[in-house]
Amino acid sequence: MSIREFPTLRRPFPESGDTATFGLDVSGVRVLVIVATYNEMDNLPDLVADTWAVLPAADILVIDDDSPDGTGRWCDEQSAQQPQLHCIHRSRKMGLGTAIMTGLKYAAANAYDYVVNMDADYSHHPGYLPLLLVGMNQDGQPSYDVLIGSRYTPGGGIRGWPFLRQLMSQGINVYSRWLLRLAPRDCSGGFRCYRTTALRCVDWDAIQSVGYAFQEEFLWRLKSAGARIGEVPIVFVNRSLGQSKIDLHESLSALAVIGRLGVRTWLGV
Ligand SMILES: Nc1nc2c(ncn2[C@@H]2O[C@H](COP(=O)(O)OP(=O)(O)OP(=O)(O)O)[C@@H](O)[C@H]2O)c(=O)[nH]1
Ligand SMILES: [Mg+2]
Repeated sequence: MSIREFPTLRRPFPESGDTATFGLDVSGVRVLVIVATYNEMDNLPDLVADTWAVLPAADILVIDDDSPDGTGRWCDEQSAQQPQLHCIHRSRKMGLGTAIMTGLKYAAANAYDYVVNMDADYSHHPGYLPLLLVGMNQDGQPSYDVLIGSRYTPGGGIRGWPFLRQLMSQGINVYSRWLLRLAPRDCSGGFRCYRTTALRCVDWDAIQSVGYAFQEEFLWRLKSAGARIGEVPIVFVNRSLGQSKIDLHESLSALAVIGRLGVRTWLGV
């Protein structure tokens, strides 16, 4: 993988400085970017364009849950002309966790080398994709099996979230790091690069999280399987278009799943 000039993006990269000038040629490496969507028509066309602007050779898989705003239809129209775009349609809103799992399984089944998961709402800017991919190896040797684009490591951050939302996010990270004995500072973030060979050891049927707790649970399962987990700082920007899908019910069920797994961790069962 080599570094090349950073291209023009449709939406501004949150950081200026060195990282903004990096692009990456991934020829010879099979990369799949997976994006779960529910009503993301305001964001997805730009996101797809910016992803290919920084990683022209990457494939993109959208997992859409029959979005009423036509996100899935747009994907079908585009993928008919663009073989690097794939779309999996599910018949109704079935949860972020199962959508991501569908994408990860697809990557493993189709022999991609790396799979990157990101949100569609530009909280995870595609400009960070090269950083995540470069960070997976050091001196030509694999360094991580999972690399998290982290809001909570030095250099990372959050822009545009109200104080209460930040507190909730930090609270869930303290809760899950302690309960699940996880080392990363950002266990709830969904901007991650996985080495697909590391996904082979996952017992998919054992996964309990349908929704947002998937991020913590998956880290916990990968850690138990001996995966090397790292973090690279990113600046997360609150969505400016479209609506958030996280609600009280999602938040409470995430707390419950992490609580159950935490009990197992502490009892050693
Ligand atoms: N396929 C699918 N995608 C989902 C589902 N729920 C959320 N998403 C997508 O998952 C990503 C994250 O959802 P958001 O609503 O942005 O939630 P969030 O980023 O945790 O919270 P905010 O800070 O409020 O944006 C977005 O790309 C959503 O469209 C779901 O049930 N199915
Ligand atoms: Mg979001």
